[in-house]
Amino acid sequence: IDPKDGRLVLANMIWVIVALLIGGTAGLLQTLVRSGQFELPFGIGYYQLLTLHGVILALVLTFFFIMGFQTAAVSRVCGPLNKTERRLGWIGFWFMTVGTLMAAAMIATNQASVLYTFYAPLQAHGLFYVGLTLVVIGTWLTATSQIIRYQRWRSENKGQKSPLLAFMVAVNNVMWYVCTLGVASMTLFQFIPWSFGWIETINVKLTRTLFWYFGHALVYFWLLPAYMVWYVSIPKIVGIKGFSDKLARLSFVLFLFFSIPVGIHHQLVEPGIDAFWKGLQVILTFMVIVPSLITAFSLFATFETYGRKQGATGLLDWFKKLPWKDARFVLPFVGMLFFIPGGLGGIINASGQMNQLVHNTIWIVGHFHITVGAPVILTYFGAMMFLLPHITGKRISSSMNTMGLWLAYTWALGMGIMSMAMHIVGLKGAPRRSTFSEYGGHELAQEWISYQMMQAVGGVFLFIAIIIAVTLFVQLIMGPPSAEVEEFPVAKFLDEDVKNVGWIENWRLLVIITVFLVLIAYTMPISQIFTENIAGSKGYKFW
Ligand code: HAS
Repeated sequence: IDPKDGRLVLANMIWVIVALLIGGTAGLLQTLVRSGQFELPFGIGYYQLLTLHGVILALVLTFFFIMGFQTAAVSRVCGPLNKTERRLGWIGFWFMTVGTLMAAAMIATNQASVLYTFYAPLQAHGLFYVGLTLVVIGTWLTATSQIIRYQRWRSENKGQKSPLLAFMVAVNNVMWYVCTLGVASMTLFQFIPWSFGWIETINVKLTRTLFWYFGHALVYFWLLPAYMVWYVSIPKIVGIKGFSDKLARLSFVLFLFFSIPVGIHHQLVEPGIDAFWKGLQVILTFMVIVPSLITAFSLFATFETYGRKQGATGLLDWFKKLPWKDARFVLPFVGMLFFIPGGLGGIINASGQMNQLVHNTIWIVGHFHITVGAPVILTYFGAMMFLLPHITGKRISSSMNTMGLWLAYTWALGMGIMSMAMHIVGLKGAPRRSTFSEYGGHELAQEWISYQMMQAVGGVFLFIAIIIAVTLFVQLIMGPPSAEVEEFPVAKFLDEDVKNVGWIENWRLLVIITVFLVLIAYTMPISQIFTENIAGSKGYKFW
């Protein structure tokens, strides 16, 4: 990609590395505290640490990665950004930087211990919400620079289908605009006036509903860049054509339709939302599983085709032929393996009755560590393996590749142990979002302790993996330049010659369907909140 675009990408990636180190350290401490064997020093609060861990990893790391990766992606497939587009990308980056520092300062001074799901009634200092708002505005600006580049390619190449990777970036960004309207209206009209004392009370249910309107699409905003790598880069890395360009586009469009009107599946046990609307959103949640199943199918097809080309003839021996020594492949692949139980867990969570069992237990924490914490993050790491040397003019040396493999194995070991313990003890009733307690010696709580120890063991392996990751990424940036530069792998597809993708790239239609589904799923639940006349809450100050 163009070196000037590369600098913008690198600036975002440096934030990723810093966030990984801080957030990962907080994560290790988190598991140690919950094991009951460790107390936090210097008066640091449990919820302060938990907020830091969640915000820095789930919001800061991911957002900077996504903005950097997507900028690299459009620059790679559409050509360099022009001056205005690049400037917009930089303005977005600085908004995100200032916002992150503001929010971090509030967390560090214990004025925002309200967790990464920062809905009411917990109240943080107003500057925390201002900081987060700036971060979101920053993502809008950078995302817009990517969309403008994509649109410019389309107007310069009228009648042609756009490059797949750029189309995927556009889908992710449009989904992002629509879902962040929820969190933006919540912070601007409710949290900021309330936390600065301009209004006295807040509507708790409204903030929770608007948060989850945004919050579930957020998980696909994290996931889709990983899918971009799976669809577009992995086939090139293994050395064959991708399965189907058209099917990949369809899967992304289905994410656009079904990622947003499903947020109420996080509120299935919440009183005051009509059962009918919960049921409808559960059905829509089952629709959002379909594009992931399409993705699994396409990947299996790619891997089997590759294995057969290498001479595999048996039912499953193509599996052995995969490039097990290439860290760019192994990191995302290990992530895919995690996503099989991760996806199954999601289906369990979404099933109304089973949700009663797992909601607010540490099972949910296990679920999101094997979705965002493994498939997504390991794929981000795999992408950084080629992206960092690509933008700094280097190549992956064999020792760096070996480190990448160790990173995948150690991460898998740590995450495997930790999340398995979380899933099992969650089914035994252990709550999420709570520090270590023996609950007055209660028999049930005694059973949880050994699993909490297991979580700490997993946490230690994960921390070792983080040290490997940070060392590796710094080497990939700082290592000696090379005459032959690492490529940003972009595959061709078996159906590359299909010129017309039909309605799939008809943006007017896509946006109309998206908005229509949102209106169907949310108009009544939100109007009911306004009409039921429940008194506002003064909330609980956490600063
Ligand atoms: Fe989830 C809670 C439902 C996916 C993240 N989820 C969360 C929270 C987070 C999160 C962060 O319905 C907690 C929020 C909080 O703090 O309260 N989730 C789902 C469903 C899916 C799902 C139905 N979640 C994700 C992804 C996430 C994520 C992805 C992050 C990136 N989730 C829920 C529900 C809750 C929830 C409820 C609320 C629970 C509660 O009560 O609080 C689906 O999208 C999953 C579909 C995925 C699949 C898997 C496809 C597999 C693939 C890999 C193939 C492997 C290959 C390699 C090819 C069906 C694509 C194999 C090779 C071999 C040789 C074997």
